[in-house]
Amino acid sequence: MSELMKQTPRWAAAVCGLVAGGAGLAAAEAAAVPFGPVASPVQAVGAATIDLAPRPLKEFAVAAFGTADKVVLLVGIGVVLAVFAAALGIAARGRRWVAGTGAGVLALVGAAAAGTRPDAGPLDILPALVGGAVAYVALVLLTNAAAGAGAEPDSGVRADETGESGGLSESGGPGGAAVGDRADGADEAEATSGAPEPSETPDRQGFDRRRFVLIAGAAAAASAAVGTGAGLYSRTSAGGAAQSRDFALPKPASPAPPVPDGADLEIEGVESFFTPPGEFYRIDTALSVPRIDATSWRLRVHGAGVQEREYTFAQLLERDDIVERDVTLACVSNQVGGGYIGNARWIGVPLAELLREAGVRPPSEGGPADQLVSRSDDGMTIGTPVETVMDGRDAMLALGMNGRPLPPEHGFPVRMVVPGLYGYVSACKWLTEIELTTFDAFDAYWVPRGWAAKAPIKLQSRIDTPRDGASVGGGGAGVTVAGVAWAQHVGVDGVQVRIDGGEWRDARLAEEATEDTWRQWVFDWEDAEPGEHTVSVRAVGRDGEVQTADEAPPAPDGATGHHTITVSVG
Ligand SMILES: Nc1nc2c(c(=O)[nH]1)N[C@H]1C(S)=C(S)[C@@H](COP(=O)(O)O)O[C@H]1N2
Ligand SMILES: [Mo]
Repeated sequence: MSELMKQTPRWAAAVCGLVAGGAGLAAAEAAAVPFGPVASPVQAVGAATIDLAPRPLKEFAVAAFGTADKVVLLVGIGVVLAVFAAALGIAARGRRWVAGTGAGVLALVGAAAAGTRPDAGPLDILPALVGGAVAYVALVLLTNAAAGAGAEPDSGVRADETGESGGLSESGGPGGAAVGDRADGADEAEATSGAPEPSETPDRQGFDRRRFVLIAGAAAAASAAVGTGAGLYSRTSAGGAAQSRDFALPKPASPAPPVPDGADLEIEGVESFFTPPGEFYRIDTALSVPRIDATSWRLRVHGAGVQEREYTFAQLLERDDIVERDVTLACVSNQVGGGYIGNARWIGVPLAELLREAGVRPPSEGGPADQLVSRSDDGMTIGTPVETVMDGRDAMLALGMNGRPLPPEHGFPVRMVVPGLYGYVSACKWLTEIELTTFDAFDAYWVPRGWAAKAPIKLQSRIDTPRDGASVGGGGAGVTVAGVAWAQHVGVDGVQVRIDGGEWRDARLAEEATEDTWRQWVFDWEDAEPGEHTVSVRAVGRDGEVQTADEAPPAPDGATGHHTITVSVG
């Protein structure tokens, strides 16, 4: 029997492995549906990879792929899985224990990743185990089908396996569909195994190419259907959760100060003062956006010097101290000249007020905690200085963005916003917990990964137009150079432009909205001569700081240097 199965062509054995891997994956995804996205073994392995990846790799991924880094990661996992599955198919010809070991390894990797996610429950390992069992059964059946004849599987073992996975995924709702399809496959395989046994040239006669392609194709199609269905289902249904669209935002007791005319210069190519919804950068470690039911959401506030409290979403919405503010968020990973920055109108609960209610005092008033640790639904931890949060700036628990409840990808139902601090030390999305502690006692997520525990946003400026490398028509008409500059919670008092390393010349500043928002600027380069030129920009802060030319990478606490572009004037 083993001999016979080893005659299966390598390509067919590889296809067996691939299809079985796909079937296992589809079954796992289907079984994960009732447990939510964390339980999806692929998502979990991806998330674990993100957490375990060394900093340079992560930086490379963000730099090279930007916000597509997660897609690239998932594709990468898919490729690794496919190679493994194909190799397993070849190695498992006639050796059921190899199939079992290979599928077991995959199941264990998936289960380990899913079970160790910070937001994992004990049941979250089930989908990976279901997937492994289905992959094993599918591989054995397909290999038998490919071998054509005589490969009567040990029916006892197989019945057990099929029965077991059926039981598991029945409890997992739609997961049952995957097993049903696989059971059909079993029937077909058995029919195949009843075929007359070839004797002399088993690989020629024993391998019925057409039949194999049909069976494998049917199994692949069924897996694809189940997997896609499961993916779509878990993406579109939030399990009846109360979502963004179900809430009206409260009227702020303190509305945002009006944005002065002239804060937006409306120059073509310059990012608008308010970042258009949908264009706001998104940076987080969440492979799938947490879908939180706002009606069961709670915020727990506890720790050193706090009378422990819990808030519901409704309680936050009903407060009479709601504020509305324009704040420019920025990511520490932003390269000089990069786009990981955006400006929005936020509405929310003043964080300092809420903390005072719970008895919190900043260190300057003798409070025992100097670090506020915010935790998210997906296990992120972010550390913020208590002193900063309570120094009078508009730190808030944001409930809304640009006049609407927070979009899921920006933290629904509640996130933090603290003017002047990079996102990774302030802007916790999908917030569920606030703990008052010390910087000595706790390192937040990014700190052991090589990023600074404290990170105020650095003075920066960017040229939006012309684009680097652009050819601009001169013709004596001059060239408009324009962009944005920021120094959140300090304010921008000047922007200067330098051509070809010459003198710094003042740009014209747009009206300032607030010191917490970025500021546009424009420079009319009237004496632009034809030819290649470099154009640099620097900002001056209200505190007198002049933006440094020293070039520093984003890690550990934010990039510095002048944004410099090359243009060719025609
Ligand atoms: N839960 C959670 N919150 C998070 C993060 C994260 O990975 N998980 N990333 C932070 C970082 S690094 C930044 S820059 C901001 C980005 O917020 P945005 O995606 O809404 O632009 O969110 C912060 N909040
Ligand atoms: Mo960030």
